Parts: sequence; C-alpha cells; structure tokens
Amino acid sequence: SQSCPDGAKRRVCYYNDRLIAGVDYGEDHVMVPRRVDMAHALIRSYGLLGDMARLRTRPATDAEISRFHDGRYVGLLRNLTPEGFGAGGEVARRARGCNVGAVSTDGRSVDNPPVAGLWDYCQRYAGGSLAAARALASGEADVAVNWSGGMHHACRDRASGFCYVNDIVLAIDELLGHFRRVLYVDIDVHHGDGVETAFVESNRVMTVSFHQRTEGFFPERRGLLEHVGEGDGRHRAVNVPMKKGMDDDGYRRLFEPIMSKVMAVFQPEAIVMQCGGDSLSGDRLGHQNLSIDGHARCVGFMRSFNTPLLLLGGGGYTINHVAACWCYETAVAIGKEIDDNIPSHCYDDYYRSQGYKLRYPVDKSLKNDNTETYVTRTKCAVLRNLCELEA
Ligand code: TV1
Ligand code: CA
Ligand code: ZN
Repeated sequence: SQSCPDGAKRRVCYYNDRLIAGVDYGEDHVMVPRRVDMAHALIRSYGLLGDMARLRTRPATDAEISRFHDGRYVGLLRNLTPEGFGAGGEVARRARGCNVGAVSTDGRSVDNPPVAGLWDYCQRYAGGSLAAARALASGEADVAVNWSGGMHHACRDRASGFCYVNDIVLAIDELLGHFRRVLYVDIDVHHGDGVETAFVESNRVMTVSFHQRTEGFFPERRGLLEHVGEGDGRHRAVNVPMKKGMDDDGYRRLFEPIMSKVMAVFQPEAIVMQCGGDSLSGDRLGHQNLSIDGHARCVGFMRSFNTPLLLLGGGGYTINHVAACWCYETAVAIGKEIDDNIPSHCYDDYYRSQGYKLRYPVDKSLKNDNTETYVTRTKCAVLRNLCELEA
C-alpha cells in the first residue's frame, strides 16, 4: 500500500470559509474559531494556497445535516438565537434539553452556548467536510482538508463538547456511498465518542481514537481499551487510552504499529483523520506533550498509505500552537517543506511567545505518566484485539 514515497506530491483540495472565524462562543470560552482563520493566514503567508485547489461550496443543507441528526434537533438549532434563548421559556427549555445553553454539572461553564449565527456556522463547517468528502469520492483530490471541521462529540439529537453538528459522521456517510470501507483516526486529546457511537455496529467503518483517559477528563467513561465495538462492528472500534504527559516517542511507539495493523486488517478505501490540536504540548485543556513534529508525523504516516485522505480539525485551545500545527500539516499534505520562521503577516503578534517559529519547544519539565511498560502493554492489548479481525 505504501507504493508512493512519502515526499511525493498529492493533489490537495482545501476548504476555508472566512465567516467561520467570526463565530464567538463567548469571551471567556476556550473554543476560539478565529484559530482557523489564523491557520489560513499562515497557510497563505507560506504560499501554500498555490499548491492546492480551493473547494468552493455552499453551506450544508438541512436535508444533508438530517441524514444523521434528528429532525427536531435540527429544527431547534436552525431557529435558536441568543435573544430567543435569553428570553427563557419554552425555547430555552428545549435548547437545554439538547445540551445547548445548559450549565455543566460543575456549575461554572456552558460548554455549548447558543451562539449568534449558530446554524449558519454549523452549515458552513459541515458543508466544508461534505465538499471535501465529495472531492475524494470523485477522484479530484488525493487529500482534502477542512480545518474548521472535526466536531467529533456531537450526537444525533444533542450537542456535546463544543460540537453541535457532527460533520465527521456526515462526511463518512458521504464516503460510504463511494467506498466499501472507511477508516476514522482521531488524534484529538479527547475521545471521539460521537463518531464511535454512530458507527459502533458498522462493519464498514473502523474508528480509532487516541486520547487522554484520566480521572474526570471529558468525555468520562468513554474510550476504554475494552470498548471494541458491538454486533457487526465488533473489533472495529479501537481505543488507545493514555495518561498525562505523553511525548513524541511514546506516541509514535503506539501510533505507527497500531495504524499499520489497522491498515493491514481493515484495508480501508478512504481515511478520515481528525487532527485536534489539543494533544499538543502546552494546550489549555489537554495534558499531553506532543511537538508539532510529533503531531504532524501522524498525518504524514497516514498519508504514506496513499489512500484517499480527509483531514479535519477539532480541538486545540492554545490558538497560536494550533494554527502553527495545522499550517505545518497542510504542508505535509502537499509534500512540501516549509521554513521554521513564520513570515510576517496579519496575525504574527500571536507567535511572539514562540519566537516567531513554527515549531515551538515541548515542556521539558512535564512528567510523562506513560511509562515504557504502560506504552508496551497498551500497544500489545490493542494489537491483540486487532488480530481477532484477521481472517
Ligand atoms: C466556557 C468558558 C466554557 C470557559 C468550558 C473544559 C468552558 C471548559 C470554559 C471545558 C473550560 C470541558 C466538561 C463537565 C461536561 C463538562 C472540539 C458534565 C477551562 C473537540 C470538549 C471538552 C472538548 C468539554 C472538545 C469539557 C474537543 N473541558 N472553560 N469544558 N461535564 N466539558 O468536562 O474534543 O476538543 O475549561
Ligand atoms: Ca482522540
Ligand atoms: Zn479535544
């Protein structure tokens, strides 16, 4: 399958929608859609736009979004405004019932606020992921990129973890119309629960999530080693739980053997990769210690199989790190080396703390709770489960 050498060029399609950057989760919220515009500005300043085709598309329609989501939930999201919610009453009650505007159990924060322009935002990021899927299905592109997508927690009838519409499920569903088997890989620090649940009984979709699994970390009770899928989907859900402080070496010792085995036993015809930047060192929410190189190496590794590849964003809460990472990964997708010095551009102030370098140093003082024994045991347990799929 690795017929094409790593450095070789691929035809890359890229989606960006400026209106997504203007969405505001609230001034103290950790999710900042502007990070996607920051990544885009970096991508432009490095001259990478000339190496990709631009995906021009319309926002996803209600009918497209309803292929996964519940009609009543779609109706609620479409009509929800901050003012309507603020007025209280039936609208607010129904929204909270779908986990929009609900105060979380710790009583402090609203994970999924009723943001202004909510439905338009969802239609736009989902539209990008659907267009990217279509570009792969038609054979127009080898790699398709939508950094505004990757909202892996959204459920059929409720919001969760800053995600309202699950663009990943929609994109996979689109790909299933053209490819026999689709692989989903999730390197966001959180478990990809919404996607795993949607396909837990499917033998045509394998989901693989690498994530932090520590006491109280979101989403609780999800992503355990022994969660391997159900019914026809048995052994087609793969979970790789990690402790705090995971570094590049340990991550690579898990990622490469596990993904090689997954490719060999499942033989997907298309790959969807959620590249959440909250697994990077110094994230505001995650406690892993990956460098940009370590994170991007995962993307490069999946690309090396030369199977149609859909790259999506996701989490990432230290926004200068995330933007640098997604720009670097765009270069990896293209197969182009880019300079470590960030060109001067509209957002360059944000990179002052990292010396205007794309690659910032990891946290050398952070303890890695993933001992060598833990990494080896986890790898072996996952590989043993995957052996069950071998004919
Ligand atoms: C507003 C303001 C919301 C400040 C949310 C961190 C905030 C968090 C905030 C936050 C925060 C979470 C939970 C408890 C659900 C609650 C995009 C009942 C400083 C893909 C989603 C994490 C991750 C949700 C999304 C989590 C993604 N952590 N400050 N909220 N329980 N919610 O734990 O995977 O990256 O933290
Ligand atoms: Ca994950
Ligand atoms: Zn996350």
